[in-house]
Amino acid sequence: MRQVFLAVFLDFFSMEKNHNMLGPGTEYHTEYWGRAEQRRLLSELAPVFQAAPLFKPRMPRTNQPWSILMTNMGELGWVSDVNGYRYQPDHPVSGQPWPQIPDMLVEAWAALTGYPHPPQCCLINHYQGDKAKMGLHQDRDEEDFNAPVLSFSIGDSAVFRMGGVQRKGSTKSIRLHSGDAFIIGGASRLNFHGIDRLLVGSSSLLADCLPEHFPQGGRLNLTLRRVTTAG
Ligand code: MD6
Ligand code: FE
Repeated sequence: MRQVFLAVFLDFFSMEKNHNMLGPGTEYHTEYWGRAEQRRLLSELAPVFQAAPLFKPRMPRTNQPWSILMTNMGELGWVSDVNGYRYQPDHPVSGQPWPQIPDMLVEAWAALTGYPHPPQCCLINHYQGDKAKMGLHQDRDEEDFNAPVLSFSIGDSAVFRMGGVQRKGSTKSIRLHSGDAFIIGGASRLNFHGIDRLLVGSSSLLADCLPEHFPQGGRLNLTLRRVTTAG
């Protein structure tokens, strides 16, 4: 009986810290990066936005523009256009290779995931304004579903929604704030998830740190992935 109380207590406590609240295989780390580290990360991203400018992705088949902008770092970048979703080694507009993933992100991947191989892709999404969102989707363009996907949020807070492996079915939502880390792996690796909306103006970090790129602020989400089966 005592173990049951202890288990319930510990479970309650971990929910309080929001660690696992969206199910097994998900991990939520509130303010993994402190303010100073968020600023340092943005200073490392400034040259990335010069070398690999944000571009407007388009939907497969319909060619409809997304409501957000994207770019990538790493040996492979994720792109979406009329021909489909895929990973490719070069920027779709400039044809240049993607910039390297900064060490602080590669180190955070190792520390947070424990995965024995480094990330190959860091997708950067920029959301701005009350129309910016990302529909429910699965991250399934990778060969290696054993590796988790790790995301960091910087700037405005956002409403993140997550369901199960079927598109239909119940979902839960949480708010992702500046500095938060979120991991989808294990039993949740193929769960549907998306961003309903931003809490516009909840952070001035992007406008403060990178005014030339983000005069209106907004939110960056960085997702680190393995793409190929490790070897
Ligand atoms: C976002 N995130 O936070 C969208 N995918 O803007 C994702 O699509 C995502 O947060 C895989 C793993 C973690 C994520
Ligand atoms: Fe995703």
